[in-house]
Amino acid sequence: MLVVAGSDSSGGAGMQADIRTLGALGIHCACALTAVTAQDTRHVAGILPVPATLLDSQIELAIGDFTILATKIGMLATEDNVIRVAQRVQAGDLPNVVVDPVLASSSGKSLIDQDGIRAYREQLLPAALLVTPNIPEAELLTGMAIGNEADMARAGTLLVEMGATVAMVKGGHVGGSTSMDVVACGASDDLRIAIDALAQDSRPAAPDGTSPSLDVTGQSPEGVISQSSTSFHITTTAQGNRSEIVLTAPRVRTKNTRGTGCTLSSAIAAYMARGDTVVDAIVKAKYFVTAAIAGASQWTLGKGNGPIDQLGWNEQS
Ligand code: PXL
Repeated sequence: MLVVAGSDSSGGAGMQADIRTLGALGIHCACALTAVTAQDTRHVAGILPVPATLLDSQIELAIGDFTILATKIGMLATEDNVIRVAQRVQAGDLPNVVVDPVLASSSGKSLIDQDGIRAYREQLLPAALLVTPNIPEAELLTGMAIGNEADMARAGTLLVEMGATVAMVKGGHVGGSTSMDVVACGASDDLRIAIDALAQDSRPAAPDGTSPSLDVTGQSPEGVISQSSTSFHITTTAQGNRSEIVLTAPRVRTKNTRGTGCTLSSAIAAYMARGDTVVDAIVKAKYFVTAAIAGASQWTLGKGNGPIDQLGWNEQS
């Protein structure tokens, strides 16, 4: 797999989290680095973007050498880098593209300039298979305020209208006892088939033509680190030419959440590299990241938001 992302010197987020995630899932990580950052678990002290020509050269060598099965795109740092990577995606050089639009650090510092956000909107999103913004990022990309689940679904639909095939709006920033994400999908037959399979939907369509919504309390999918105390709800709905999946997992009370978004998007791409559909990969990755957060919840690494446990160390100890 190819990961295009920035370095987090604290080791919790960015490329460092991506490499651990792919390692845990048995996938080799070719690394195209977009920026060197100086950070600890509380602050961003400095960012040195990699020039777009050197970034592109890393991508060129990776695709020339390996058979890339999926691509995760994280922090890009500059408008030039967004444009260069978008050109690679548009040219068909990068398969199964998951874009985690890293616009700000968890400490709130901007990780991209204003023109970079426009380039995401106009060039990168339309070429992405999946985009995975958190709520602040979805607000910046769509221009709408998001206050509840219906807004998350509306923002997801807008992102799909902007050209992403699938949009996952992550609700991790909303408080409450659960962590809820809304996945909006377009109308392609492949997606519809995958969603139907997910819901194991053998029930007849409702009289108004909509599919019945189904709550599935999840069993951990095979191959995923599992926590016996966690339970998941997956609700799928299909209406007209749009479908929606709502994923709900128990919220783990911990300040160790650094790299959660990086881990989720990498895990989704990794499951696709292993052959899953984007819909199945999203569900499995949600289990993976929830288990990684639970596994590190008692860790005391760093004075701020510490890393999560992509490697399942707690389970093995
Ligand atoms: O979590 C987003 C993120 C992505 N990439 C890098 C980061 C961060 C957050 O701090 O530092 C390099």
